[in-house]
Amino acid sequence: MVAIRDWSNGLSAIYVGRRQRCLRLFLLACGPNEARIQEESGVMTYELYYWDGIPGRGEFVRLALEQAGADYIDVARNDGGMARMMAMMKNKTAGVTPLAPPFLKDGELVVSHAANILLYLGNRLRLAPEDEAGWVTAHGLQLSITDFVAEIHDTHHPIGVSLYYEDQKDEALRRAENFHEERLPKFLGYFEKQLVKNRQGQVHVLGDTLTYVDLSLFHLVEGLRYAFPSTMTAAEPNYPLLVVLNAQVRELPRIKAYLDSDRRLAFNEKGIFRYYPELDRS
Ligand SMILES: N[C@@H](CCC(=O)N[C@@H](CS)C(=O)NCC(=O)O)C(=O)O
Repeated sequence: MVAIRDWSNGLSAIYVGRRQRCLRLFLLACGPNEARIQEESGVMTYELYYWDGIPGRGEFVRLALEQAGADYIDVARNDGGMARMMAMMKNKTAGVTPLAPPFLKDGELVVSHAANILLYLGNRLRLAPEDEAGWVTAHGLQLSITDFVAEIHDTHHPIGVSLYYEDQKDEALRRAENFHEERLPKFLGYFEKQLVKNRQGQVHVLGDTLTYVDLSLFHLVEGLRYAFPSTMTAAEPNYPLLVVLNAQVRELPRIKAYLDSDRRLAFNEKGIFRYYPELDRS
């Protein structure tokens, strides 16, 4: 299949299909009728760098790549991949290195932070609104997801990332209580409100088509259901559109295939969304 995408800066790409060589055309905008065409051929493979064994923050990026049918490799899950990932972060040569995964390598460019990666990929994967106002709004929503994810993580690690959960269990219990009481309703209520305001037939948070933010909201609900099943069973009736969106995304053919594949990693007690029964509401 051939898909053509134009951006306002004049950059276009022709994708010749999943996991195939592609031809990139760069239309350098010199004026309305003066587009200069430069050809470049190469393998269009995104490299995603994220810890093996957990869906984690990498999953927000993975879902977008999967939904777009993009050609990518999950580097750390391949032989020698962990060493490559660590080397990227420790690189002492000139240039900025990422502080932590996830990061994405596209050619020479390395993009860090899940929300920033999605901002970068959004247009390229046709999973973002069309205009600048839309990109920025999508990015704002994604940053709110980033904030929420950090708070979800802090329910089991409220004192220190490098400490064991067992060494901060008392604080975790207090933190989780406050999370259930205030923070989860605040964030889920916020996202639900955005879905209500944007209701145009199918459920999407922005406009009338799927964006990477919808995919991330799907993952958020999945993770919360895993980590806090009792809380979510009680809370979900308050967020009917988030529930519908989750079900809608799950049925997208590419997402469905991905969820059934071995590329999808199961939630577990090493990631962000962890199930500790004592931190769930009884
Ligand atoms: N703001 C970053 C956070 C990245 C992050 O915290 N990555 C975790 C894994 S999910 C990590 O490896 N952290 C190492 C550390 O903080 O020392 C994002 O949203 O991508």
